[in-house]
Amino acid sequence: MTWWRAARFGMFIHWGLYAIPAGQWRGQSIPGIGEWIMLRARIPVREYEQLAKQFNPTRFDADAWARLAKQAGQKYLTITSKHHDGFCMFDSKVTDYDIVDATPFARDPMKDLAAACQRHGIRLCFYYSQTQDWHHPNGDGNDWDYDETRKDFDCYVDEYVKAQVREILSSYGPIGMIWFDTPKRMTLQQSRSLVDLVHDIQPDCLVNGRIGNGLGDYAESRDNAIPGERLGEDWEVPATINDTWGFKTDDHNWKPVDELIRKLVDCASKGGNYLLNVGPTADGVIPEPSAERLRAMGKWLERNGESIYGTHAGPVQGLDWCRSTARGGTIYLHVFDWPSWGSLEVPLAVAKARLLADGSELRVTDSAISAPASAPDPIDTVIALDLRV
Ligand code: H79
Repeated sequence: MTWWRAARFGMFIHWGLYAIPAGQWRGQSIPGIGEWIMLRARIPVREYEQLAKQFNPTRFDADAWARLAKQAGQKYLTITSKHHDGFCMFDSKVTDYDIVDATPFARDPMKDLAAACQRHGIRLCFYYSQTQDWHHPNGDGNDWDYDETRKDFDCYVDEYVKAQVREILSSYGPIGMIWFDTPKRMTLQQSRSLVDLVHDIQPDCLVNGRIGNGLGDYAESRDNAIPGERLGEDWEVPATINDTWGFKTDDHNWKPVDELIRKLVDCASKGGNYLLNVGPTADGVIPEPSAERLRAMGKWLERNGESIYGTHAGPVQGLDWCRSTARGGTIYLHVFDWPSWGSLEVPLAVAKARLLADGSELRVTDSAISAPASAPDPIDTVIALDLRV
């Protein structure tokens, strides 16, 4: 868990056939998250499959994606190898329903991504939907093509899921983590056997909490739900920049950069990781509104990364105007709301205070820190504190 705890910030990528309809089906806007379009519009398997013949992401550039993660200050990248729609974005030998066999692209983008991540020092991780599979006759969730009561789910897990988990762990070098989702009907025995399989093939590969039944190396929060307070365990929150995971043409509800930075800080202050999603288009491009926000987060992290990476939850908790993180003897106070009255009152025995961004010292009297009239950084001014011993 060492690298994962130090990382604090990762890139999530939802990319699949659903990027082609991008939220529109037969001239209608389908509400909800983009990658759920097959279920929301009850699209028959035989019809949805046809999308593969159009999937040709000629503008896909693995190096650009890994570079963007690097610029954003993200340390790992988790990409959908197979989402609930069942389409495999990697070259699978146990099905033809994959990007190499079923699309005009006919290449395995995960190979390029693995190489690009290696070059840029980003850990590659795979999302894999182990329960829901709306394409496989025995997978969970599709009741419009198949009779749910006649499915052999055990067989789907034993013969299909396990074979594919083996493939994604054997073909792309070291994998940081397998990100399972929506365990639903997984039994304890099934969750356990998948964890064991992952560790058999790559002992250092982590498994997230959504393997189900209380297993996994860390807890996964609900989608977009940052816990209200620090937790006594390792945790991560998967989060969107707009409202969808998979690309949708009509979702323009982009969160502002200051909100995204504060969410990252909020996570770090509670001892958790922020896994922030991008949904590339069907041509293979990360939408510019996402890219520009990520670059701005990276700029902030260039100045303030010391207060995020490798830190744990700080001692000041439960105040609205600030957050805190800590490493070694140093406390990092993250000031969201700057005081108009010239002093910051901190419930700590402060000996020394300096602005992290430029190193300048701030005067300290009786644990009150003299504050410049206006916030040096209106998003989050970080002050590094040494305590009296
Ligand atoms: O991969 C992303 C989501 O597709 C996946 N998790 C993140 C990381 C996810 N799977 N299930 N869910 C999220 C929760 C599903 C919520 C639902 Fe709905 C409410 C399914 C049906 C009603 C939202 C609204 C999705 C479709 C309509």
